[in-house]
Order: sequence, then structure tokens, then C-alpha cells
Amino acid sequence: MRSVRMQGIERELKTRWMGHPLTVLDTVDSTNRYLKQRVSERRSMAGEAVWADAQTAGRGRLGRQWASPEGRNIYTSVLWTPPRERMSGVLSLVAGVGVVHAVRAATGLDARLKWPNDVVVAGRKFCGILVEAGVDPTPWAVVGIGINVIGKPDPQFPHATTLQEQTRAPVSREDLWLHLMASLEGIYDQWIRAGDSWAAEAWSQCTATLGQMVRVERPGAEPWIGRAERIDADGGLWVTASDRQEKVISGEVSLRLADGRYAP
Ligand code: BT5
Repeated sequence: MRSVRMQGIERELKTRWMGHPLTVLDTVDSTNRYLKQRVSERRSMAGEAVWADAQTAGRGRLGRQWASPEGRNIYTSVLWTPPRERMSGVLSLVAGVGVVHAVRAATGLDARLKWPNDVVVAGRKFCGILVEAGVDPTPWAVVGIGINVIGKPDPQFPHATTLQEQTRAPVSREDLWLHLMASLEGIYDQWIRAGDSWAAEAWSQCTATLGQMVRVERPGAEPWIGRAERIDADGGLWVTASDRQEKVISGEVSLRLADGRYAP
């Protein structure tokens, strides 16, 4: 059940546009699906957001699922309408930086990004980001964010954690959601002013992946190990080994530590 504070949270928002207007739902299949439908019906506006207490079909990337139990987490999606020439993998970098800054501000935890866009604390994932974008009728991007906040992580995901597990103190999902909208607005506006390479640099400042030895696993190809060197403004990651250097694109590879464990 949505809390009373959650229901009226839009009144507490201090942002100019991020998070307005807000729809708060008890349950929905997927907040991304919900907002994309509003886009297709041409009923949406920039900054519009949806926040659900539970999802019955929360989605990850590549058809994967996002576990979305009720009463403890954040499942939220926000609509962005960037200029056409700014539509690229950089959107996902901008969103990731926004989440990291919000979580750091709200909890003091050392949240970091794992390429391409998991958010981790102490090497364990507490947040996933799913950006879905298109250009019809005009450029749009639905930025979906799932954050494990309260209680223990789902035991079926051994590398998962929750913010409360990390802080060992109560964490308010409402306060965190307010931080999230403020942070996304600040980072988005700065990206529009400063450009894609600024976003790639901001992402690089918040990551746990760069400098690590990682294993690149592509379906049907021999895995190989190299050092994660840098990212490009389109979100591609450069991995270097003694005999090869390649830019890997999200969706095409999964990254593991050199010994096969989940790479933070
Ligand atoms: C993601 O996908 O991490 C993006 C998840 C985005 C979820 C939000 S919730 C609001 C909005 N509406 C939606 O329908 N989606 C967005 P990916 O990188 O593919 O990671 C998915 C993988 O993470 C799964 O295959 C599991 O291994 C793991 N996983 C699933 N649920 C988890 C959870 N609650 N906490 C940690 N790990 C989880």
C-alpha cells in the first residue's frame, strides 16, 4: 500500500519540472510500460513521473525481470524530452549519475555505478536503471529506476542488497524519492548545458568499474579478460588486454570480474 506521505509527495517537491505531474499507484505491471503508454497516447509531458508501491511485471534490460515487492522500495519512471541530437546512450549515463548523487545525499553511503548502469554499494546491487527511448512523435525517454530500500534483499539474487541493509538504520523512501527528483533535475539541466563529454566524465567519477580487470562475455564467443579503461559519451566501455582493445556496448556483453564473480 502506498503510504499517506507518498500519496501527497508531489506537494513536497522543490523541483521546477522533474517529477511533475506525479501519479502514485498502489500497484502496476511496470512503471515504464505505464509511462510509455501515456507517451504513445500523446498525453504526457516532460518531467511527468509515476511511482508505484509494487510492480507485477517489473522489467530489467534484455527482457529480464526486476523483483518488485510491495511496501519497501522505489519503482519510479520519469519522462525526459531531450533535443533530438542528444538522444543516445548518454541518457543512461545522465540517469546513473543522478541516482548516485541522490543516494549519497540521502544516506551518506558510497554508492557507485557498475557499467553499464547498476548502482552498487560495497559491490552489491541495490538499484537498476532502464532507459527506453524513441523519437515518435518527438524525442522522448522513459527513465525507469528501481531502488531496494527497506528490509533484506531477495535471496534469489546473491549480489543484491538494500539501502537499509547497508546503513543499518531506517531509510525513508519518500525522502529518497525527493532527493532523486532534485538530483535528476540538476544533472539533466547541467548535461544540457555542458554536453555529452561532461556526462561521461561525471559518470567516470562515480564508477567502480574503471580500472578493474573484467571478463567480457559475449554469447557464442570465447570470454576474454581485460582492463576497463574508460567510457565514451555514447556509454560504450573500452576494455584493453595486451593483444586487443575493444569498445563494448551495453546489451551485447555481460561483465564479470576476472575470476567470474559479479563485477562491482
Ligand atoms: C536493471 O536491469 O537493472 C534495470 C531494472 C529497472 C527497474 C525499474 S523499476 C521502475 C521501472 N519500471 C520497470 O518495469 N523497470 C524499471 P538488468 O541490468 O537487466 O538487471 C536485471 C537483473 O537484476 C535480474 O536478472 C536479476 O539478476 C537482478 N535483479 C532483479 N531484481 C532485483 C532486485 N530487486 N535487486 C537486485 N537485483 C535484482
